[in-house]
Amino acid sequence: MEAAPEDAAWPAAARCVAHIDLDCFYAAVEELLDPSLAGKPVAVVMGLDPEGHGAVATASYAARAFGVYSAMPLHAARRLCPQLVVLPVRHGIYRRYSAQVMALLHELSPLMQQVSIDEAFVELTGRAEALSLLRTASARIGREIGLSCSFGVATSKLVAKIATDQGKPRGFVVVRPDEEAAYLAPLPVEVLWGVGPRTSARLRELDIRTLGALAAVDPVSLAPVFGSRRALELAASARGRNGSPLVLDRQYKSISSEQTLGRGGGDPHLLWHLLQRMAEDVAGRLRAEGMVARTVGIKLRYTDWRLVTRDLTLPQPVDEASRLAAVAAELMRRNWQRGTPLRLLGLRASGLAPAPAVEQLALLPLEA
Ligand code: TTP
Ligand code: CA
Repeated sequence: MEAAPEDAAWPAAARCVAHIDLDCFYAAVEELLDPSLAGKPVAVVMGLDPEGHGAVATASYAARAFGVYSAMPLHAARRLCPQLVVLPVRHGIYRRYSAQVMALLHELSPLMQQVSIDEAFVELTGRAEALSLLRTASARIGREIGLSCSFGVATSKLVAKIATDQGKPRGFVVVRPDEEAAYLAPLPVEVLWGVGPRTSARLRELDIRTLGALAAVDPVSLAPVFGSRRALELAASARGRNGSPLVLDRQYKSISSEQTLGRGGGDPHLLWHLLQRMAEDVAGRLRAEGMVARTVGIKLRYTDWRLVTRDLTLPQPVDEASRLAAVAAELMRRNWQRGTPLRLLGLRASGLAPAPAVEQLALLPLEA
């Protein structure tokens, strides 16, 4: 794929968050499985019964052109579009396609948050080539899986998701650092998370309809209406400032290596040797994922099944085997009853974060 001009390097100092959402997901899968549906008005319907009752789960763009939308009762949808092709939902099939997309996104970064069956955030902070990686992922979702998707990229989850929605379908909308306020200014306040009908009605009473207008008011004047905390949050969000972190799936929160031990599980030389091997394994996987770890832990299971886990959080994150092994060895010295045989030894890196860009790493002191 050709590099677009907007694929310029993402600045190392700025956060980089991508949001991905599949277009017309259920209907798109049905079209993929039955190409004769392409271009026809299709509704995928929940709770479809023989009498034709049910509610629209999603509608293809051709059906949306008739005003058919999610959550609409089927009889209302048919009134708007008599030639509507109606299909029952097939969750198992959609889940399989969703899993393929999520696995492909997870290749970009283990810092991924799946939000729903067809929606995810990926954090690419510190990756200068983030935009070209994302463009390639978007092309692969089309080519290898057969689905169309929309991407939004920004310095926060909030703005990335808004960008995705603005670009639908097949969008790839990039809001560069420091452009958030200008990008958001013309948009209606309802695009913000948590601004539902009540908040938007109150804002309208204050003659605030756009994010530009919201950003322009002094949050102090909003405090009597919304409370000071919410007022500050609204004012910051209107400028695109939102620090919400990704909520990672449990499986991505740590990287560990374990070894069960036979005889010799009480030999300090053997255990030290194993810790080094496990540290190399964990360090290799951290680097492959482009991650550093803030916390290093050990897991000791004695032959009577007693379990001891201890960890240490470091002032500077690490990804080198020697540092991981040194911290694990120190934890062993403090917590292992020397000479007492172990059944299992484990080393775990957690508190994961994206590795800083190379220039930043060079500035870190060698000794933490
Ligand atoms: P959405 O992402 O909200 O919608 P969509 O993918 O169909 O369309 P868009 O291009 O606008 O993103 O929801 C994802 C899937 O979740 C959707 O295909 C069907 C299902 N769904 C329901 O079952 N019920 C609902 O009310 C909604 C909104 C979605
Ligand atoms: Ca979608």
